[in-house]
Amino acid sequence: MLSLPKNFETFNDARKKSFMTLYEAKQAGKKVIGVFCTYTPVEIINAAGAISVGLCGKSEQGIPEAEAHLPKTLCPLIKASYGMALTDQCPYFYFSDGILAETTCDGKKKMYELMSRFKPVHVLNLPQGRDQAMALDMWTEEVRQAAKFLEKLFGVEITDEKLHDAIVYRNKLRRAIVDLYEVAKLKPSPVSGYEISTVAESADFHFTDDDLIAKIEKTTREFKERIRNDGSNRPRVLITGCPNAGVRDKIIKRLEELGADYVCADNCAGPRTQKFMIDENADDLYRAIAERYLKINCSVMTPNTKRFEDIRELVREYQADGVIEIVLHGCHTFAVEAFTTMNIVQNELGLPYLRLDTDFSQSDKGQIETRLEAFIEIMTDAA
Ligand code: BJ8
Repeated sequence: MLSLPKNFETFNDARKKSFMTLYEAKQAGKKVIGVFCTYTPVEIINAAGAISVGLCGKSEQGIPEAEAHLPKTLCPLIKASYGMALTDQCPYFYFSDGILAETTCDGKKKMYELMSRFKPVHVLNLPQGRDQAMALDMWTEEVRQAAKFLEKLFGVEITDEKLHDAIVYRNKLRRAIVDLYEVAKLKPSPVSGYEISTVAESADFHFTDDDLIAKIEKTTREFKERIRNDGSNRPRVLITGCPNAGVRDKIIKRLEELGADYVCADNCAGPRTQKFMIDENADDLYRAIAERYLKINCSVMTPNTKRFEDIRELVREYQADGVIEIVLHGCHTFAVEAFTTMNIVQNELGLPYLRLDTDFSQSDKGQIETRLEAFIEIMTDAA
């Protein structure tokens, strides 16, 4: 029996509205699978007749409650994701029928063990050395097992035909998102990068039957038609490092308000990752899916040299004047890779580099603002 959470009346209007949208979608028979990572093969979720929804925590909410179960020193993204689930504040988690998760960083994979007390969680074992001989075979099998989990959960069969349709749809959606991101290649970019990423991220929360791809394509056309006549020569910034959704207002929005353009993100949701397509004509569709996802350049992989090739290319393609690296507290893998990023950006590309170690709190807002101002000045002087 579908019901709203007990604490529903304590939520603000926006949250109540999100809950009601999901509630109605579920009442209409939609099935929902929550995901936390870009490695999740969402095609199998769609082929099982379900919607995938991104569940990563993006604010401080839920963190105090999460810290009663998890170490305070853990990455804020993990704590926020768990806390929102624990306190029934996240409509997407609340209405998820199950979770597809992966063994990425240690904190996340151990958190999933606790999370499995509230929801059916299936964890895919992600090989972390993708160039190793058995990596693709193993990952293909993991994708197959995850599909079996969904078949059992929903009592459905994932046929090759359904899988093929899901692959075609997702490839098309990815192309639309890449085109959207590439608006910012124009110099000056006609649209704020903050605005572009807001539209791109909305694709993770699509529950209605209207045509999401057509909507994104329309927005891209509208963005391209905007003409920026302010004679702008604002410095252009590439953002790299940890997922930035939880610090977008504190860093990205503020960066743009202070006078720079955020033109591209080299992270797991950015244009470089979205460009990886799945071979729609492959004999073994599961293997084709596995191949695509194994290309993602996350710091949990070792070695992860392709990430640095991406940074070099994106800096050139988007004509970046500087690079900001976001490292969330407790994220060891990105923190270690930051040393290499800094060397490449400063010594090889000859560009200013700024590393911001932060979390989802507002306590370092003033300090970050001062550092952003100084960074913009450095980029402007170097131009
Ligand atoms: S593919 S970036 S979504 S794992 S949770 S690694 S910030 S300590 S999110 Fe990620 Fe998938 Fe990689 Fe992307 Fe660090 Fe925090 Fe771990 Fe994190």
